[in-house]
Amino acid sequence: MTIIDQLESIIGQYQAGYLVLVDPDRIKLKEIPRFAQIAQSAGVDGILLGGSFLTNDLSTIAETLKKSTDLPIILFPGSAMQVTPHADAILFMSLLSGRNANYLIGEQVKAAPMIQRVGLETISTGYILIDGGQQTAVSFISNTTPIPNDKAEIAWAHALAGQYLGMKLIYLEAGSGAKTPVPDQIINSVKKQVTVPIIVGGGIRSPEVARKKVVAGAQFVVTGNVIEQDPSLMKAFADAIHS
Ligand code: 1GP
Repeated sequence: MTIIDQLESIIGQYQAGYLVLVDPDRIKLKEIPRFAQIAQSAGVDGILLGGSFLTNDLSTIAETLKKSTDLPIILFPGSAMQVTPHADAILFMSLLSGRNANYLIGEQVKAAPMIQRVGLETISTGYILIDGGQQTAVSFISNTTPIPNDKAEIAWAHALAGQYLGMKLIYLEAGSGAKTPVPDQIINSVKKQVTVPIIVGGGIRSPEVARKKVVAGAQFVVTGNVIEQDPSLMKAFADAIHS
C-alpha cells in the first residue's frame, strides 16, 4: 500500500488523522526510540520530518526513526537538501501562497533527480501559508508573505488552484510556533471548495483546538512544538482528532 493510500484509509477510518512533526534540530538522537514508541502507542498516524531551516543532519535522524517505528515517516522538506532515502514518502510541496519562484518550482527541480534515484514515493502537496500572528521561520526563509488570516477567499482560491494543478493534498500552515493557528473559518471555506484532503498545522497547542480544526474540515492535524515539550500529550491529541 502506498503512503497516500494509507493516508486516505485513515480518513476513511476516523474522518481525520494525526501527524506529528519532528524537527531534526529539536530532537536528540538518543531520544528518538522513546519518542517513536510513545507516538506509536498513542495512536499517531504518521511522522513528518523536516523544517524550514536546519542545522542538523536529517538523514541520521530519519534512519533512527525508521528503525524505531512502523509508523510512516514522511519527509516535510524545507529545501532540496532535505531528501533522504530513509523515509517512506515525501510531501512534494510547492509554496503556493508565495511568489518566490525558488519555492514554487526551483527546489523541486533540484530535488527531483535525487528522489528518483532513491525511489521515494512523492505526494504532491500545495503548501499554503496563512498569517499566524507573527513572523515565522518559514515565512522568513522562503521570503514570502503569508495570506492574511481574514481573507478566506484568497486562501481557498490558492487551494483550488493547487487542486486544478493536480495536487493530492492541501497543507494550510500557520507556521511552527504560530501565535494563532489557521482559523476555523479559513479551513471551512477551503474545505467547501476542494475535494482533496486538507492538512492543518502550526500553533495548535491543545487537543480541544485540534478537534475544532477537524470539525472545521481538517483531515489531518499536525503538531510539533507542543509534543516536543511533552510527548505524553500525543495520546490526548490522537483521541481528540480521531473521535
Ligand atoms: C507543522 O509547523 C507545524 O505544520 C507545526 O507547528 O510546531 O506550532 O505545532 P507547531
